[in-house]
Amino acid sequence: MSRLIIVSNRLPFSMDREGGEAKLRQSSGGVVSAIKSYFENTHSQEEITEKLWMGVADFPQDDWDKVVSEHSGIDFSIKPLFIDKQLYADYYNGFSNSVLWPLFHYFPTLAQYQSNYFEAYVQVNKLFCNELVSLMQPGDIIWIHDYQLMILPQMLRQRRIEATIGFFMHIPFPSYEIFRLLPKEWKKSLLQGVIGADLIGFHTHDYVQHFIQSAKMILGADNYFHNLQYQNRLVRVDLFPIGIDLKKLHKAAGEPEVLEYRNDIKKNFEDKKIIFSVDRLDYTKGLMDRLNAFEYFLEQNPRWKEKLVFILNVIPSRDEIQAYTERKKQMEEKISTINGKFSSISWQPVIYRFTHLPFYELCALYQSADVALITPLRDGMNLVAKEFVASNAAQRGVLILSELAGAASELNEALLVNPTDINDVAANITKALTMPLQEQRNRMILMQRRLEEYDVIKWVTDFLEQLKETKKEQQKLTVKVIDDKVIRLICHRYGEAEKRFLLIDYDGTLVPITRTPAEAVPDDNLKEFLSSMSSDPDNHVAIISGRDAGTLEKWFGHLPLTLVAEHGAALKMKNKIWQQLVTVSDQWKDQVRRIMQIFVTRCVGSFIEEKPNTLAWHYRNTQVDLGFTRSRELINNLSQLIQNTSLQVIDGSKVVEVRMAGSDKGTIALKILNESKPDFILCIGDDTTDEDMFKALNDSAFTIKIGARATAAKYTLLSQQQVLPLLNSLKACVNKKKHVSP
Ligand code: GDG
Repeated sequence: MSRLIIVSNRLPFSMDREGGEAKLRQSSGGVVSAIKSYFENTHSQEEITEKLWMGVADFPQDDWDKVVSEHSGIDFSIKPLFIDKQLYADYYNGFSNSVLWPLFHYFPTLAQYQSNYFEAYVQVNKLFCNELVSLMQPGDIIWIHDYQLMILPQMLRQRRIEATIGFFMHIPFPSYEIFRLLPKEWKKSLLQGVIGADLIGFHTHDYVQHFIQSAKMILGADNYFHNLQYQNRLVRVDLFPIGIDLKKLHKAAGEPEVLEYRNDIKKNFEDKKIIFSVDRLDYTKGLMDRLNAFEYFLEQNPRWKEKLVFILNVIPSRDEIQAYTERKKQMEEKISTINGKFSSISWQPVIYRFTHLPFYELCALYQSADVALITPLRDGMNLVAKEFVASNAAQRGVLILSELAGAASELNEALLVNPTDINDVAANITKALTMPLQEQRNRMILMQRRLEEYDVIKWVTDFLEQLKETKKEQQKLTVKVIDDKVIRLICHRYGEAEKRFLLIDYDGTLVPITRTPAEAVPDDNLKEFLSSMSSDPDNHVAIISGRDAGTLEKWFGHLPLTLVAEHGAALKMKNKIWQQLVTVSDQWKDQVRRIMQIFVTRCVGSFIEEKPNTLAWHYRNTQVDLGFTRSRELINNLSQLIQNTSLQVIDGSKVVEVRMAGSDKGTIALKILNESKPDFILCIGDDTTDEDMFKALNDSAFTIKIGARATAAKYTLLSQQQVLPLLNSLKACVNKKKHVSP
């Protein structure tokens, strides 16, 4: 049983003044309509006992106090935030819509990197945070929406460490090359901010990948499929393509107002085809390109004159921002040009309206249109495209959709176009206008089926379900620092066991990380320990390392140990000889070495280590920031280079390695265990590569990770210095047992 708190910049209501009296009016927009639909359709949801919506009020507090009783009929509460006008302008028109919006929609030249904008953005996110903290209760689910509130999840996390926080981004997340244009501190704050959430949702796979890539390059976060690990936390990043409210659209189809308006449209244009589009006035919507393409189409196809109309509905938006007002003028000039050029006394090609349509008109237009022409230059999703498809109960009509809208990844049966290519758009207008009815039907049916499978209710429930799952997953992976009780348990089980197996990593585990790998030589103390541990006939000790076989042989060849070199490429079982497990081929090394060499030159202090099956670029001796930044770039370059090969890139601890795939510490650990049947297994390591062992062995072993990071291991030791004392304490348990036994 929990409360669901929706947090978005905009509240689902704004205030209208009618004859001096304040009245609530539902505000429009994709986010609001999606969540409202969910709220209205899930009265019987058992787990969510109460719903609350927090957002900025676009009305004065006095008006709110007067009408507050009015929304008592609604089954969710509203928490309006009242924010100083100037501060809000800098946060909303400034940072949100003059920095993030243009940049994330690939209009970098329109971004205005003003520091007062960013300061206001941080401040408003903080105001949200303070309000939330004051009303949060244990068990609440907080769902934060969109680019205006990217820093909020982290702010909240700092104050309520256990909170359940979801974040959904409704606009595209751009590629790393675009995101990195932001000033250094801003991009770090934004990423860290979002990563404060437990689950981060995007509309498409591309946006997920872009986000993960930026988190890796800029913050050094690790990822494992859709899991991001950053500073001791595990966060899930996934795609949840927003759906539409099918019920509402289907219901509207039969409403008398809709039917009447639809009949009027039919009567007006009975002998004409209707091309329709509806967008907010926004440079991302591609209105100018669309008009250019339509003009070109008319030039190329004079036979369509008087036989069609283009109903272009534009909704006023963000008119305080110059980039918007300028475009309105240009667009209206273009419409005049087209109408002036092609109209006859009884016909004009573009019917333009600059207004917000009542819902029934919008539905009637969706149903009447022969072609929906939706060609944004970028769009997170685009619900209009989906609504047009879903509204066509008769399964006729053709959708022409920009391939740069998120919706294109689901609506493949639309005619997908490049919105800047007027030839392409014009050719597809012709194709749409002449498409046989059966083909229209076939395409519509497939798209409608997909929309039915994942409507807005499914979208919300899926996100909330995944959020719950992520919390469970985090609990499993929560760092468990070893305490005395666990040590006693391990000792006890070790002491009782008859056949023990110890799998131990070398660098960072048995010895500290040193300036160069060559310095990490085992000292007498370690050698003596390994000698005595491995000479116990009940013990099988394996050192599983990334080191090459030659070095391991030189240091430990004389001891009865199992040795694994280069993460599993070569193996020497106890008292046997070395065997090569990965087919050795050196052909790839020249190309990889060449790239690594460039990074050695660009990053003073870094160096390449060459092993028979591995090339490693070490950056432990470089200036910290620079080494880290270069390592992200190197991983990026190498990952592209090795695509479609059997190589893999490993992001280790201050080292980037390339090696043949097919060998990892998990696989090799299982292989060597398979040949023995131990009743006690201890596995200990510090590196990313050791995670493979932990995952492979977890059920049957005591797995221990060195360092306080999220891990698949059962336990954590905070420092490498604690490793030998722990292992030595095991020896003592055996001695005790043997001593006590008769
Ligand atoms: C973001 C992302 C993403 C539009 N005009 C009228 C009207 N609408 C309704 C539509 C639709 C919604 O508003 C607009 O949907 P969009 O998809 O364009 O969404 P945005 O609000 O711009 O914003 C976008 C979306 O979030 C959801 O995640 O798809 O990419 O930018 O529902 O029907 N409704 C009425 N009259 C209109 O004139 N009544």
